[in-house]
Amino acid sequence: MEKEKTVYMCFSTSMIHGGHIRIIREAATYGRLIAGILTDEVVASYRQYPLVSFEERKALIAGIKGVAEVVPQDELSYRKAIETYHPDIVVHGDDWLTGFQRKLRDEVEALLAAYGGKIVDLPFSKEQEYAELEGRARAALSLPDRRRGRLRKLLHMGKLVTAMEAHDGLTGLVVENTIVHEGAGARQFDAMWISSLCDSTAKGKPDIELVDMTSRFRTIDDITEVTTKPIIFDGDTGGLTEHFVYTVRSLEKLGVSAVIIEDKKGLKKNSLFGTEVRQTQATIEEFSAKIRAGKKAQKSPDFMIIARIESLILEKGMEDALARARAFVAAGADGIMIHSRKKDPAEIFAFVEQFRAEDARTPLVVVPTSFDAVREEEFHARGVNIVIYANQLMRAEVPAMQRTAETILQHHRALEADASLMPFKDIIRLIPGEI
Ligand code: SPV
Ligand code: MG
Repeated sequence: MEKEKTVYMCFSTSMIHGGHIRIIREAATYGRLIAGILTDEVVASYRQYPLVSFEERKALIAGIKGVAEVVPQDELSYRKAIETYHPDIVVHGDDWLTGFQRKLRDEVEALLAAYGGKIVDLPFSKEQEYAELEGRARAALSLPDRRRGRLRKLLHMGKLVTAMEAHDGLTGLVVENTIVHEGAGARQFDAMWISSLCDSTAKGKPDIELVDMTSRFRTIDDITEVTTKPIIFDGDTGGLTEHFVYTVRSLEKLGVSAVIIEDKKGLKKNSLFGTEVRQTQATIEEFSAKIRAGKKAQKSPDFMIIARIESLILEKGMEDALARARAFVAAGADGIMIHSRKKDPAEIFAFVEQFRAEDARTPLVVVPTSFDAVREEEFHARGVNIVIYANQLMRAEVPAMQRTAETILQHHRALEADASLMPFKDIIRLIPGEI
């Protein structure tokens, strides 16, 4: 008797509809069906954070008639699964014949060819009803209660979290949707940073806590309306403690995952000015009291208050920075951001090393605007948990706008500028009908 064939399929879906059942039924007719379930880390890396956890998704697929076994798949590539299970057949929807998934399919084809296995591409369900269901599931990810806890979940996975600056709905969409494909994998930003510098600059105002919270909340609102990624909010100094406690609650309500407040007081100026302008650091006691009050005011367990230490910016020394980090963690801070405006990352690395020697757990955040030569992998290996790209999108748009304005003025018409402009029909594609 011929040996039963092994069939392999991989799933990332958080919900099952008729289209999945149909494809599974068909796959099971080819032999013993092993279903790979993408881990949460992998799903989060190439699309949105999964609506339900790996364990729930696994149970969902395991319960379907025709599935003989469910196994985790911890990378987008099928290589490990093929080497482990040697499937005779890999089944996939025919949507992977085009787009970024094509590379994945090519790899599978080559791996199977080595021992005579084959791919079966089944027609992918395009039914409107299913698309709507999936759209609704995606929309749930953007709801405040869903979104808020997602930063902690990402940190819990132990991966490095990358956040990119967004200062309005459109930049939010760029952060939400930009994806690059690397081999059989994909990379995108994990979170968004609502920078006080860029939020102020977008309004033509200096970064001195002049743009009030009502306006900053409006920016958050614009961004949350069209995106799903978790948000880290730049809370400047947090203002008066009596005000900060209200800010914490408002941010929680908006679905923000974390606020970072810096240990300065009085008229705050942007850190990239360093000691060129007068800036006053709050005492350890003052700032610890603000953190404690914020933590007490916080209503949901998901929200994070991260303390930002300005000692290196203000040239107060490493010992001062470390003493503050210890005190702020003791006061309840859920993370520490250490900032520097030096090109050389030595002082950042020294802080991370000394802090990690004492505290293995508390998340560490860096903003490598000045020390931008360091790759994410190195930060992560040294013990950093969150890397924030704080202002690059704003710095990209200003020179592009100035160049265009100058070109039109120089030529008395727009023709010469046109070659470097995106057609509006392409910009509109970024804008979702509904999320
Ligand atoms: C911001 O983006 O507003 C920040 C980071 O606070 S920095 O500009 O480097 O101070
Ligand atoms: Mg700021």
